[in-house]
Amino acid sequence: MRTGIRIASLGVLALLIAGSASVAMDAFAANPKYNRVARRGTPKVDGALDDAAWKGADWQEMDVFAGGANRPKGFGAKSAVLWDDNYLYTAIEVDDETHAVPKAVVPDAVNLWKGDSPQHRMDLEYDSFDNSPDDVEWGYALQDKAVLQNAWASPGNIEFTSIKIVREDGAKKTYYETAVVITMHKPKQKLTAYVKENPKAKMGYSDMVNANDGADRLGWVEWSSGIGAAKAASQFGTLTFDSAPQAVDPAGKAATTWAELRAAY
Ligand SMILES: [Ca+2]
Ligand SMILES: [Ca+2]
Repeated sequence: MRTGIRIASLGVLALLIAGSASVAMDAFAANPKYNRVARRGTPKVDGALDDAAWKGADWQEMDVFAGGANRPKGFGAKSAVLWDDNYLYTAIEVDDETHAVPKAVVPDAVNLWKGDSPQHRMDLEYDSFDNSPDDVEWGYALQDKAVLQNAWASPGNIEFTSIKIVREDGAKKTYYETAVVITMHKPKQKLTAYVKENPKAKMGYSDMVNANDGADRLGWVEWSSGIGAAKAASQFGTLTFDSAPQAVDPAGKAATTWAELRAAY
């Protein structure tokens, strides 16, 4: 089945080689149900997600859970992406009763995905090829008071400029805020510069948050899919970029806070 789809896709590409690039890109669209916008804005990367830029961001729930009956009570997450001339910013707000990145299963940063932790993966070329080493995959975790970070794919294409994580046990929430520099494979330029030159750029994207309550990983929540179960860019959603700063009032958005988002469902 998958082989058939790939062959069909390549056939479409062959037909479109003489056509416009944008049409060819649409032909390779990832999961059409998941689309999000990285709006332009510059948050203060401090672990507090109360920046005006985040309030006007395109927040989306990670609504795909893997782990079956192991889902911890109340566990869920939502995320948003921003960009400016220098950085790609990510924010994730997690509802989690117990924060755990136990050293028994997370002895080092490479294994951080086994603890409470976010992961992101991007298909910069928007080719939707599964298992592509050109995808960039990264993640981070708060273990005691130390921030662990790792890039599992295309590590040379990402710089971790700043990662701030705030855990509030009383509120049962974890806040992740980051600034990263991502470099395109081709042309070899920063993603932010590429997007300025190509304002209609589309990229494949997914993010997820792993769940751990003190022992082994219990599962994860994911926006679209393509990271947790398999490295499958064909399951990613699509990330586009707004070039104008957004008003704080998020017109047209159903909810601005996690509580409101939850209430809306
Ligand atoms: Ca902030
Ligand atoms: Ca947890």
